[in-house]
Amino acid sequence: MIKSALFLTSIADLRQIKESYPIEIAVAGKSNVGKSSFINFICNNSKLAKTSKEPGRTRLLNFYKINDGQFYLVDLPGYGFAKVNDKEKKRWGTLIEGYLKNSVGLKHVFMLLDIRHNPTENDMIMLKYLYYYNLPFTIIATKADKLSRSAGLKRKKEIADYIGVGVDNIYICSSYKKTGLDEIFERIDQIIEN
Ligand SMILES: Nc1nc2c(ncn2[C@@H]2O[C@H](COP(=O)(O)OP(=O)(O)OP(=O)(O)O)[C@@H](O)[C@H]2O)c(=O)[nH]1
Ligand SMILES: [Mg+2]
Repeated sequence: MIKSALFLTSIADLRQIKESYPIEIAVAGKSNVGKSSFINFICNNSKLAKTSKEPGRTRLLNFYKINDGQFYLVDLPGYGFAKVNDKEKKRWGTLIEGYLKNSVGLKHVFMLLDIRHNPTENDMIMLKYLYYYNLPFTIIATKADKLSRSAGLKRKKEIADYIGVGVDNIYICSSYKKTGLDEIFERIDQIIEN
């Protein structure tokens, strides 16, 4: 259960990270998949993280303090956004990978996928990082409101097979319709109790 959520800080460069929080859960995924909307949804605050129809809205690492420090959510910049130049892409890559590699407090990654689509090449690279750095992750198949319930369940199985994980590692939600929240809170409880 999330009772309080507070924006803490944004960072553009890993050297700005002065402390690591005891439990960080990062939200990763391609640009425009709905990471910031997901954070707003689970924190029940539509104004917490800036969302946008235009991909590439979140260009920094944004830290949120949850339940007075019970854990911290980290909104990562989206990857795979075509309209940025190579220098900027490189900066984002360094920022995301550097964070995944170095953050002492990072306990889990919520990897967001659009329920309608299989993981992109960049998603698969991200998953490789997660395995490489031994980071536990959960797949969140979002935008479930775009499909019927049965089509959504079918997609869940297909995504699980595509990635090679069990269906139990995939959670379905819609930040629009606000569905799937109980299961996500259960997952968060498991993560922070571990
Ligand atoms: N239908 C539907 N649209 C959603 C959902 N979640 C997010 N969106 C829409 O998807 C678009 C992108 O949402 P954001 O939350 O800004 O996406 P993001 O992943 O944070 O994007 P970047 O910061 O650019 O990486 C917006 O137009 C949202 O309104 C959802 O559950 N259902
Ligand atoms: Mg965002």
